[in-house]
Amino acid sequence: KTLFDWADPIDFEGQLTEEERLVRDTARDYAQERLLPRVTSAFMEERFDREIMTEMGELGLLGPTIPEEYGGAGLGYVSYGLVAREVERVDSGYRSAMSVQSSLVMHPINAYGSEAQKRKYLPRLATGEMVGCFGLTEPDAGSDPAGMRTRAEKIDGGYRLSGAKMWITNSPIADLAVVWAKSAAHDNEIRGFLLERDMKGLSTPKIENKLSLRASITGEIVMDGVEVPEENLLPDASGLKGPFGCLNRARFGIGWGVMGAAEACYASARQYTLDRKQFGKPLAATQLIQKKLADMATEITLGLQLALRAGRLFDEGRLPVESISMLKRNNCGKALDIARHARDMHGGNGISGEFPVMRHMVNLETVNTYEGTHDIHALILGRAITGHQAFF
Ligand code: TGC
Ligand code: FAD
Repeated sequence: KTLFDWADPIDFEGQLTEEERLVRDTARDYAQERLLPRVTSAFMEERFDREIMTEMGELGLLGPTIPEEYGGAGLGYVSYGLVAREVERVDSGYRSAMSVQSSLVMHPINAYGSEAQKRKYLPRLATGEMVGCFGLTEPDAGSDPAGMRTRAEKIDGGYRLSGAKMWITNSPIADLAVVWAKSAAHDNEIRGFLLERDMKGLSTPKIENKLSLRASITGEIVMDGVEVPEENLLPDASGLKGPFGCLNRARFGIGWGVMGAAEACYASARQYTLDRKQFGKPLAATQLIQKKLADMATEITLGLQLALRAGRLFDEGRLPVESISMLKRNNCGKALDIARHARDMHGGNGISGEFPVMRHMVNLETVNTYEGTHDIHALILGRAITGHQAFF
């Protein structure tokens, strides 16, 4: 009889290549040895340690899919997903910092940038010497980014940007911001601009007192007539498909990452209920607890399998963007549900920082919202299924 592995019931592991396992092990060792020991205090103190970016850069975890000639690791999307899963097994905030740098900053420069932009920024972003952020959302334009107010007007030798971006991961510590704005010189099309920290009129105030993703730093990008030279316009992106091309990659990584958070909650709930005795026996020996563990194991197994299949199709260039919505939506919703159950199964101890479950639970509230909310992804899928858009 083949033995059942509670942590891998269908031999997920056996589907990975040797290279993918090596990448995964590097990320796992780093996350468990270097990130896990700092996460509780970072979360409690609402602190992001800047050196994490340099550490990740040294290991090749930033921009893993970017070609080697620009400082990336030239890996496939399954490897990228495996890294996200290991980092988010520790904390969604750390995965957030990493996925913004990789998918939302390095990807647009690589995909839409000039040769000079690629050579100037990508190697320094890959090592973590530079930190980047991505400004799409505004105070009055979240799910509907087409409603953005940020404007670029043409001036001699470049553009002048005015407006404000809200809820921007990494912005207070970023050296570089990829900002999306409506450009008067391009028929009011949305265009991407590369803003550097020292540009006049640019500020990035921190958003304080978050109750979720506290180990990640979030802020605004305020542009008070920031003058951006012509060479900092991304030449090859026009319209919303520019930022959406980046979101596809970040959403894909989130679909993997949240399974890491869910696995951490499942493992913690299993161990806790094996150890904890009530009514004279382990909690794990009761039917209700076993049903919850069985549901968790099943959803994680299905979610990882969806992620892996999506990754293989992505690498082959055959993954529909709507299928990325299915992956992001399903896996975030299921991970949040698993975290809530795991928190409950820890009883009173579940609210303590000594266990990871409540931290994962509150983090996943954000992850279920950013990069397109759970319901927005239902509408994206609904449009693809029926041919009717129901956004407005
Ligand atoms: P729609 O008419 O659907 O599309 C406009 C143009 O874009 C193209 N397009 C895509 N291209 C590539 N990939 C995709 N996924 C695409 N989706 C659409 C489309 O073909 C069209 O092109 P063209 O040539 O015809 O102009 O646009 P819409 O305004 O109706 O969009 C509606 C909706 C709801 C789908 C969209 O706006 C949406 O996805 N909203 C959610 C916004 C969102 O996800 N924001 C994320 C902000 S960044 C973030 O949260 C980072 S968190 C990072 C972290 O810390 O990890
Ligand atoms: P809203 O769009 O106002 O939505 C509110 C509610 O209404 C949601 O439940 C939504 O599903 C629902 N809703 C909206 N439209 C419809 C509709 N047509 N039909 C039915 N229901 C609808 N953005 C960036 O650009 N860069 C970042 O780095 C970034 N990082 C973030 C980090 C954090 C910690 C957080 C919290 C957010 C971040 N975001 C970032 C912003 C994030 O992408 C937005 O919060 C998200 O897209 C939702 O937008 P909103 O908050 O304006 O909500």
